Amino acid sequence: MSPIKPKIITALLLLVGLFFCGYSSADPLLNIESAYVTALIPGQEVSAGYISISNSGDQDQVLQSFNSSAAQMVQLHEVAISSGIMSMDKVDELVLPAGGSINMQPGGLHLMIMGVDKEAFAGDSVDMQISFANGEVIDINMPVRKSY
Ligand SMILES: [Cu+2]
Repeated sequence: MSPIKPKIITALLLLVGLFFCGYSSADPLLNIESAYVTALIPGQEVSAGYISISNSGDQDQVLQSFNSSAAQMVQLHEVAISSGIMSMDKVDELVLPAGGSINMQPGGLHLMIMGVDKEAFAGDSVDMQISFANGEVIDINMPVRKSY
């Protein structure tokens, strides 16, 4: 890998990747509409990830856990503000309602990715496994996006 990587090529690869894989899942009723993780801020070992997922089935699905080979631990967090102080609460289970969707975003629901593999996060994407309460597991690739 060349240390000088033109940004436009990275952008093109990302686009191609998005078009091709479309985050295929084994379950046609669950659709990953977008997903990315933020690149590491130098010196940090924690990153955040965001997934938008919809459920076109007629049954609620419960998201239970997240795993990545590029991190020691992934937790689902919700940002809460009380008395002007921002905090993050761990969410153990999240219902993805039938016919509904979940949209993670900065300042709201997000994946907290801890004990990050810096080399993996310096690349183009990291893997993520989403486990549901019904035993279903979806594997996706989350592009690494620079936020600074
Ligand atoms: Cu968090």
